[in-house]
Amino acid sequence: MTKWTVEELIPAIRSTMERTYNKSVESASIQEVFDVVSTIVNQTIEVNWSKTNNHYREKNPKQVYYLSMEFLIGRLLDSNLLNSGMWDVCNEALTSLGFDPIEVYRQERDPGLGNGGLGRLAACFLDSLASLNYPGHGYGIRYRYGLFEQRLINGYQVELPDDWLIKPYPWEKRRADEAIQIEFGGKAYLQQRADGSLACIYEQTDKVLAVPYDIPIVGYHNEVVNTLRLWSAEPISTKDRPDRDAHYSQLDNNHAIEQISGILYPDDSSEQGKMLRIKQQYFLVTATLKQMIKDFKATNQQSLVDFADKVVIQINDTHPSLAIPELMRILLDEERVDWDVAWAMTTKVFAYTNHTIMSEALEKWHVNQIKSLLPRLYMIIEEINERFCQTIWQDYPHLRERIPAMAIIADEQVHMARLAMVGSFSVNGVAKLHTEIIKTEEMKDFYALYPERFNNKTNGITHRRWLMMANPRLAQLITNTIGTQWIKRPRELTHLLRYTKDQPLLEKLGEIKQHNKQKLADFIHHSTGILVDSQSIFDVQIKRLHEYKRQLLNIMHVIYLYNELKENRQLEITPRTFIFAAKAAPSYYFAKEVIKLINTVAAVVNADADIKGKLKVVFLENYNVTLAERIIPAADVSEQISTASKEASGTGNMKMMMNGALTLGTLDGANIEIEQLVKPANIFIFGLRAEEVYDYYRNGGYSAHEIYQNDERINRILHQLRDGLFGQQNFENIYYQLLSANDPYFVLKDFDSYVETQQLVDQAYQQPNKWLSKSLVNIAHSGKFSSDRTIQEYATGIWKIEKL
Ligand code: 26V
Repeated sequence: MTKWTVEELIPAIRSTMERTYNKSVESASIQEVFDVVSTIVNQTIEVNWSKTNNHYREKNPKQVYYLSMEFLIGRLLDSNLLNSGMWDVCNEALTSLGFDPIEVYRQERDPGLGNGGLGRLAACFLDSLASLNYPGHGYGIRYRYGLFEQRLINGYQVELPDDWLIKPYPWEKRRADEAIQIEFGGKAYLQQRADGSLACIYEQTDKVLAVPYDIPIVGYHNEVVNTLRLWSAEPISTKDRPDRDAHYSQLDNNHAIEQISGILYPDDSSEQGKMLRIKQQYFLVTATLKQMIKDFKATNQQSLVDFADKVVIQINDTHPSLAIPELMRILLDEERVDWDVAWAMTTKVFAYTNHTIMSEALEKWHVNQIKSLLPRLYMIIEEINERFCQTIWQDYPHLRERIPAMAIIADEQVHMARLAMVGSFSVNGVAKLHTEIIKTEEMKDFYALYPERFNNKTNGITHRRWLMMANPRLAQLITNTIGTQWIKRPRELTHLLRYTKDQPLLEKLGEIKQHNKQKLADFIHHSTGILVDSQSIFDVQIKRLHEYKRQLLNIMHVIYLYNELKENRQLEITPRTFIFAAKAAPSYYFAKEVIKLINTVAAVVNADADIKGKLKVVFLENYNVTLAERIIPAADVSEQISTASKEASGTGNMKMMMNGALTLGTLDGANIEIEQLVKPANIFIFGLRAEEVYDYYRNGGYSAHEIYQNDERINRILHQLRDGLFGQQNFENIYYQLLSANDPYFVLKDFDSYVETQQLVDQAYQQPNKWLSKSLVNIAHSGKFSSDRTIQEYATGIWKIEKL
């Protein structure tokens, strides 16, 4: 890669500006500067991109294909600058040209091509694959509209379309030459060929063009550039339609085709059963597989014999699991491979990651939906199911009675998680507890059948984006203290443990946190008008809004504190700013009520002079990767308070820990692994354990009503919700959910323990040195949660791929 110096980059920016906009840099807008800088970065990356691709073609190594309906990649200019080694140079060049580099990078739109944890994980994985020199690529959909933009109007969430392509996106490259024709619908039937074999005949299918847009994934300082390929749906051709009517019906049809990659579904939990969603899923998998097979044959003498040795496909949740029957279809019908051979190949290629135990999120499709949209695929799924059930019946008699609970097709539904488990050689959970729950509870029948398939891969996050880029001051302090080794080997952050009593270092750590908090306070003021005390505890809960994540517990604690402060004006508490950011699924009524509740509490508390600024509540709108990058470096307390057993892993917990926040959490997901590393002295744990939650599920015995009657604090808060909070809006629905529905997420049950633990947080913060030392311990142990570690584990444990 060209190594730029400031002296070279400045004239390059000037001349590119002249060529593109016919302007001097001095008279250019900041947007034009952004365009020019990204053009230069693109050209720089380009060289290594084709080098990497040539290398793959020539060396023909085993490659991993990461299939995901979502990739939440965030802005790319600064991360490409960082990874390609141009960051410092570019910052300096822009500054000397009179621009604030940060402002330039902020011109980029943040593509919202994902809902939350699952999509962001996919993006971190791509960054780690490239940075660790692994041959691995992402395949997804180029949604015309990403996740909705959230506005708050009068405290309510309002959704606006995310028109992210309104300006050209600088990092994508349309590859019309590599477009793939795909087919939906129609009829399929089998017919005997002259040699007696069966051919599948398709009639009247809808044909669609899948056009790839490639985005470069730049490895850190290693000259590797992998590819994220996003497919866009386009009509095949409209030219050969002279008659008017046909022309109009064609326009209609074209519109329907473009809808396939039109919009990202905004639910990250409940399965919806929408036809368009299956279309999207099939669109992704068929285009990807067809292209893979075409490329594979081109580099392997037109033969697929080695396919399963050279290709591994990771499916990100069940969303791309139609790839399993689709690969079977291609092998059977197009490659004329026998069933047994095809099945042996298929089950050697696929590996499945489960990301959730919420049963509502387990995908199921009605058989008629699959039949009508994908008739041939349905025949294949039926055959897979038949053979699977046969095997259990014959070879595992003790599991016979479990067949109805294991069958891929049951109750007129196709169960995608079952299809994924049967068709994959590996099934993994995303944190230790989550994997255990999958094995012993949620998927225990399959674990009995295929114990060797199950494995754990605890999630991770890229420390390049979430520490080096988001918090450059902290990264610099770390480097000044322990050298640069940690950048390539983040586990070496543990060298910081030698400094937990080093006064000057702790002081610098405190200054950096204070600086970041001040910047966030300015942003909050600017964007909401709320003035917050940057010396107060920044207590942060940022994630999708969901009952199981219990933002409700957090805000109930705020109401409790408010009540206490009103009752006793002399009460001393450490000043706190409670910061929330969260999108609710547009149809998730309860979640939207919680947003309104948080904003109602904020309005009352922030305006109350009696509180004397001891409490502030801030809800920042439109949570996305960019906003996360602003908030996380400023967090003191990281709220990870899901009902134990419900949060598969969490990754925000890792990001905040890496930036020196202390976790306040339940023993759920990866919090458990954080606690094991930092030890109880450096984390605040409260609430029910997963076993206790399961125990209540099995044996009953939980009464929310009893708690409501016996705990005065709760009684009072619930009445405030029911009757109108401080004379305002009432929240009867929340009241009824907690009482009539018996509080399914144990908010009331965990309230006491939460309040008590929050008091410990309050006290701990009053000893700044001890706090900073705990903060440093968290940073020191966060290296384990680099996605480099996770990818290393996938590479050796599942994928069996080698570094370039
Ligand atoms: C489900 C659906 C259902 C229908 C429409 C669209 C849609 C989109 C996504 C999902 C499933 C999302 C599951 C998910 O994000 N799980 C999270 O995965 C994180 C990464 O493994 C993990 O850290 C979180 O704990 C887990 O909740």
